Amino acid sequence: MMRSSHYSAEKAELAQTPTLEDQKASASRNGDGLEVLETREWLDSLDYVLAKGGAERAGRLLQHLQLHARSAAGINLPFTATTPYQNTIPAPQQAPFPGSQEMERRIKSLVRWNAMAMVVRANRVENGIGGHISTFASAATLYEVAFNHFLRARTESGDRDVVYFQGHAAPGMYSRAFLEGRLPKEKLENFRRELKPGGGLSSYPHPWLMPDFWEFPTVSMGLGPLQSIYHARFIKYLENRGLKTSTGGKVWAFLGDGEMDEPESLGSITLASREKLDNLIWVINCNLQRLDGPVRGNGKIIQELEAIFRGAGWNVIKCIWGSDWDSLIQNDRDGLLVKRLGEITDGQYQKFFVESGAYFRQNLFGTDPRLLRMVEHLSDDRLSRMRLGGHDPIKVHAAYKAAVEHTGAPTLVLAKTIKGYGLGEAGEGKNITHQQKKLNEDELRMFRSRFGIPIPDEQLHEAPFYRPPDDSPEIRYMQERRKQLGGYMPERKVRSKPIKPVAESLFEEFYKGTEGREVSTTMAFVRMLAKMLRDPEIGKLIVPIIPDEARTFGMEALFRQVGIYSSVGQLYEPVDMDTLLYYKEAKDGQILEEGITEAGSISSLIAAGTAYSNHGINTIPFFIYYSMFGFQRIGDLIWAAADMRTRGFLLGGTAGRTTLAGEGLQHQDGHSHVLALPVPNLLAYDPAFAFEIAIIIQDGIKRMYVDGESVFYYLTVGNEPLPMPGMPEGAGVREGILKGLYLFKPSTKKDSKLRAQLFGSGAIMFEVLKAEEILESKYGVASDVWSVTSYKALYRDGNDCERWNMLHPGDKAKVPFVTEQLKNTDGVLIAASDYMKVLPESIAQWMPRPLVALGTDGFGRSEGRTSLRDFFEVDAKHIVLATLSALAREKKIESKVVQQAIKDLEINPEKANPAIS
Ligand SMILES: Cc1ncc(C[n+]2csc(CCOP(=O)(O)OP(=O)(O)O)c2C)c(N)n1
Ligand SMILES: [Mg+2]
Repeated sequence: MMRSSHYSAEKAELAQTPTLEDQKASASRNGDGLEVLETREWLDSLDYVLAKGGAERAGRLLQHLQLHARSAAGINLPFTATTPYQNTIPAPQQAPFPGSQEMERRIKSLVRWNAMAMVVRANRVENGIGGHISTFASAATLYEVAFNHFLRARTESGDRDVVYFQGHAAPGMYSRAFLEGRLPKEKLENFRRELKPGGGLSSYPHPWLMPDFWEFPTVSMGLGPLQSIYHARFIKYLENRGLKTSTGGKVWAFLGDGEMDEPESLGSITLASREKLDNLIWVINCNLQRLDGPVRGNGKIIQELEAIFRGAGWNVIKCIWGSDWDSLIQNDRDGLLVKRLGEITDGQYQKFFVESGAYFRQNLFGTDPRLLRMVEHLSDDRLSRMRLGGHDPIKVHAAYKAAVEHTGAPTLVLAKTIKGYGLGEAGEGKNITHQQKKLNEDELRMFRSRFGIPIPDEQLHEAPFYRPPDDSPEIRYMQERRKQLGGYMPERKVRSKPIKPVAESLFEEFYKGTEGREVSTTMAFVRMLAKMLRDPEIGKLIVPIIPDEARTFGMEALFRQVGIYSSVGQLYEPVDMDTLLYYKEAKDGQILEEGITEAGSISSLIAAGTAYSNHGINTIPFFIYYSMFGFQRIGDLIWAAADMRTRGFLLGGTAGRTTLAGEGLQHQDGHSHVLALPVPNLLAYDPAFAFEIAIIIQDGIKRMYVDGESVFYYLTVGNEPLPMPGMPEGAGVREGILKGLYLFKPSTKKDSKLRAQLFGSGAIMFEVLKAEEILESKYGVASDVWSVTSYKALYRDGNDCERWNMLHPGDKAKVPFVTEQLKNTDGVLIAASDYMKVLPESIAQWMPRPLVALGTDGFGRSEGRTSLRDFFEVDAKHIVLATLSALAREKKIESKVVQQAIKDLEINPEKANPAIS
């Protein structure tokens, strides 16, 4: 009867139960070998069914058997999410390798050599400059097979594959680009020395630093996997909404096994299966090691990941053993070998990889004489060179081919490799390998000889780069392959054309004010968004993104207006169908309602905000969220967005430590604007009025989508209903709003002796306006009221001028914007905002006189706005007090006026300091 390896998986499972001991015991019970015989008979029968009726019939039969066992005898098979420790694709089923294996091996060796040389040379020039050799060394086959056969820079339909390269495998990508003739040797010489004349190469993928090369900054682990899922989903969104016509492109992500420990890596994998993202392929390089040591020394990372991803509904392809193992596994009639392979821990495997063939034989196969017999025809040397799946192009190719052809679910390829492959004594498989940056001459010689690089001994000590001539077979082959696949990768370019400026009329209604009607800045923004969505030019490009907070922000009207995106439409009758604003899901829905995931939502913002380059589509994302759960929760993703030249708007809703009432310590944000300071290309605004928001958004769209600037925006909006004033007349207002400061309300009391300049932002602006009235009516102080829309912009501008002046001592000094604005003012300077005091203080040095800053340093409280503002000392009465106190310090009034004011204003001078209470 025909035997095949198809069933070694099942055999291995059978072999897992019972154990050897069980078998021995049952053999003595039932007579020698009876059970073995029985098992054989069943397997033979199954093979017969398989041969006659095919895999499907055999599968149905097994299901029947299982059901019968359950109903007849209550036998419940234990749940298992894993398959045996062997390749998912059996050798007889794997697709044939289409290229020249020999040529590709030679190319791969060249890529390996130059990648290694780049790091070794860099560290010779500058000790400690770093870089990674062992990661790419373990992943070279995974990349080369992909580059030669799968990664399409352009598909027939005009689409493209999008690739997230593992960040610290970057030397391999640079090395390949060098061989392709895309990067000159000088650049490689300056790996990790970007400031050298002519520039260098960034340590890791950074689109900000290498905007023509890298697309995705992946080295902060966990962000790449997460973003790749949302990117793949966003591509489907674009297609379902008819914004993207070319189709068929894949999103590939090359990841590390250690990287899977990051919660961001695994946190969204069910979205990928739920959304049936068959355009997504993850390749996890399971070299069993991370930086310090084994990923799962006492377990098995491949099995663990298989269980997680299969459980989540992914198509999982394990690529564990190379072709050298094929005949062993095929001849493993009773699944003994696969069972044994499944018992060994990853830590032990690592030991096998660095040990001799004799050790391997004794410890892996030596547990059972039958196993030893299986390998008796193989020498120790041969055993020690048995390749793993991730180093075998045939196996890797078969896995990728199955991955790209799979439909209905995302695919995960789990490839087993050896970290530092090829480094030999210099670190192959050793715990130190991740940190290996230098090779001595012997180690270089070994590496050179192992991979057949034509570098003579006498030059070896230099670890020179090596590139064969353009017309060499290797270079011609690799160029031809890339040509077939549509061009080079990675490559970043802006694929979209600028949009036309948005009509001013869209925003004009917001310049007028609400004539006493109270609206929050959030409401004003939402109304603006609704108008933008209706605009014939930009409407379809707007992508509203919300992490389950639409009702908080009063956005539910948009559900009905533009629909919530769902790849399957709406398969149920919504409970609120009979209401006007029902929860409408649609295949072409425009809103990305992400559920409770700020990390996922920002990933959508990044996907939408980089579509101008990735897909040539100018989508304009607006991601509105609880401002507290932005910068401090997902700051690293915002940093990545900045690196990627993402365009779009972040809206910190329910902003302001005292403006968000009731919610308390973990919700009330008084520092996101401080956390926004470090992001270099982010413009941050804390607007007080609807017209300010209108001006900022209008200008933002122009700068990003008309002028093509690599900036993005952060605006805080609050939920306190307030009467929105009209925009003041005057030429400088619009400019001031954008630059960070303008005079909102000059005092009418021109000849008052007591004067103040009051600076307000966000909702606290209204406290400042109240204070201005009290100061004038009760204390005879005339105040000009300024709106500070952006301390960050003023801080940046002040430093810019300062720096320029330092560097240009002979030239006319530049004057910071804030200095220029305040030069003809007089009186004390008082600033108040719902953010930390450090924000106004950051620009104090460019103000004409000392500044007193009021702010909300400290933990929030569950309270109403009035009490909160009293507690944090940012309400009108504290602004009055601060002004009087500053006037007393200037000897403009007597201190007893201040003492009396404290009483009159009912301020408790002994109250606890909110900054730390
Ligand atoms: C968020 C984050 N934490 C830490 C690091 C530092 N780091 C760089 S590589 C590495 C180990 C990576 O192991 P693995 O994912 O298994 O990749 P391998 O090099 O083995 O392919 C660590 C901890 C990082 N880059 N990002
Ligand atoms: Mg690893």
